Amino acid sequence: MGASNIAYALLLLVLINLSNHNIKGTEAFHQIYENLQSESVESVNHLHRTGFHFQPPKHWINDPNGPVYYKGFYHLFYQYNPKGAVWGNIIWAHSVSKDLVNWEALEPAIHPSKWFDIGGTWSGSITLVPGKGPIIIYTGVNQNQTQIQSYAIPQDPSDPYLRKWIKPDDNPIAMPDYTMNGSAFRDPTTAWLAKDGHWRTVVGSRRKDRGIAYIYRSRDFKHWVKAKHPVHSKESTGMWECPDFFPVSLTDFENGLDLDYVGSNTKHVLKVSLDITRYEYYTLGRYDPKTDRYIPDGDSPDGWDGLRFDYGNFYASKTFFDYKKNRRILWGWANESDTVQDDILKGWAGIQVIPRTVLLDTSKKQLVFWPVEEIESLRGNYIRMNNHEIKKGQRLEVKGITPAQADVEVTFYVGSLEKAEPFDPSFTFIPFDLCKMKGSNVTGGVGPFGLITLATPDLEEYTPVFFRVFKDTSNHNPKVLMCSDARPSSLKQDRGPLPKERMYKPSFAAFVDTDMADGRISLRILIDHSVVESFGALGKTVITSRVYPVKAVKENAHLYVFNNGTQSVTVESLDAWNMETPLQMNDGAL
Ligand code: DQQ
Repeated sequence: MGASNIAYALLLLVLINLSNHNIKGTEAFHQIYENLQSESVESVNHLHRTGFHFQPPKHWINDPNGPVYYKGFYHLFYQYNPKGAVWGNIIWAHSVSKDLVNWEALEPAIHPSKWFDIGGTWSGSITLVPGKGPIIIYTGVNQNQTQIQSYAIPQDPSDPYLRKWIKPDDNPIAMPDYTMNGSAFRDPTTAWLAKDGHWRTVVGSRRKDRGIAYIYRSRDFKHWVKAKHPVHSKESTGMWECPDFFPVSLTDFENGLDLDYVGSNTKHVLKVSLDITRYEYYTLGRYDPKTDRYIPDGDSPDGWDGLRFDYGNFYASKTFFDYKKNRRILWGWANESDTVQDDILKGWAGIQVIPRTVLLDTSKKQLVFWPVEEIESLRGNYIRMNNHEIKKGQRLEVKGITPAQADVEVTFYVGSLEKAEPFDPSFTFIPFDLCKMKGSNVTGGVGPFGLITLATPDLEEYTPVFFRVFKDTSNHNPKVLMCSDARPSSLKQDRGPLPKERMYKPSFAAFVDTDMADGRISLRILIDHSVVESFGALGKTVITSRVYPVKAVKENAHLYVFNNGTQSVTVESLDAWNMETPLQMNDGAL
């Protein structure tokens, strides 16, 4: 037995032992493996590390925190374990970038040090306060596990890097009162200044199984008072982590809005991250600044069936307003889908998705998302395919780029939807199951067609991303299902040594709100070794999958266009690029 086998056997023993005794429940926001939190990382396995996604050189990361554009730099803070590859010992790590592509790591911004955060420095945000500069508000955990909101200020606001942060002694700014659940009170949003001269921030919470977003007000950014009523709440949704609350324009579909924008021509978006399932949902609605109440629109489902920023592996997301380019940008955490012992062996876990612009769709019923334009600066070798008919059962290889690290944009022309399968109304709320039932190999009428990513030529391993068009029997409107199916993605052993733990290979799916009136639908995919980010119909439906092929890796990964529908499909245009690896000057600081 070699040294690494012995180490692995020991690890198995530790894990099995843990599974019998020590693991805390999932209600506690992250799986907690106390004995592994400070297990030092011996070496980093690079096989599934990403090339152009944000990730530190090693260890665990989760939520993006405090994104902001300040004095020429984009700042990204994030939840980070400096001691290991599982959740724990959480601090705010800090990186800066001039272009959202090349990043430089700085020293961590905040870490547990005071009575009000000694048990953890959890998620929060940054607000640019006129006359004061950037201010962090974040959740600290005290030694009794009570969650408390505090603030931190830069030592030198004139430093564009914002290198050093101070937690003033008049902290904290908000403690849970007797009506509240002190172990469910966290993740304050970026604050905004209302016309009445009071700042507002929203904090996530829960009472029994009701998800709650409290609103706090302050005149001076120091003394905060909870408003009488939550800005919104919803029964049976559990803890609302990482709320995000922002306006979108009803008339300008090209620019984002800052939080304090007031006007009748806006709607508000409230996004919450559901601790129970680790999915998020958002509603569109009306915010009344006088009563501080938010009411979702009647046609914006408020609950488990709600709309999502991303229907895949995506959580704890946060937007910020980039005043340099007048856009709202979304960051989100894509956790690993492999097992905890995989994470320990590879020495790292968690990535941030490519930042995305957020706009209201012209239908005004949902948002649309698109990778920030800066990412296109990484596009290298390029190939194009035009007007290529793909008949039923055909699979066509896309050659001439590096399929394991690529950006692919394709427009399919389907033409008539005559052959689309009838849509059974009972399918409506279970796209995930529908994708599982009607996978990429199940012949349909119109579709399944799409791209096969990270594939071996014999399809021993592959991650297909595809559409399948149904026809509503009552009104003949198309219902377009989009799937990113990780089930065939890896030959790797599914099971970890923990009884319930296994690699997660979901058939993520969602409907795309399009009538395909012109017979077309587009798909863009960012492929990066262990992440596949897919944007259907110009960002109406987005799905991120994490996958771990063992054969379809690096230069052995292939990319195909395919069609398994009886109706032929034309690849009207396909543009694909190699993606270069940006500079990530991350070593050293962490
Ligand atoms: N992660 C943080 C919490 C937040 C959760 C702790 C969401 O503040 O609620 O690392 O992933």
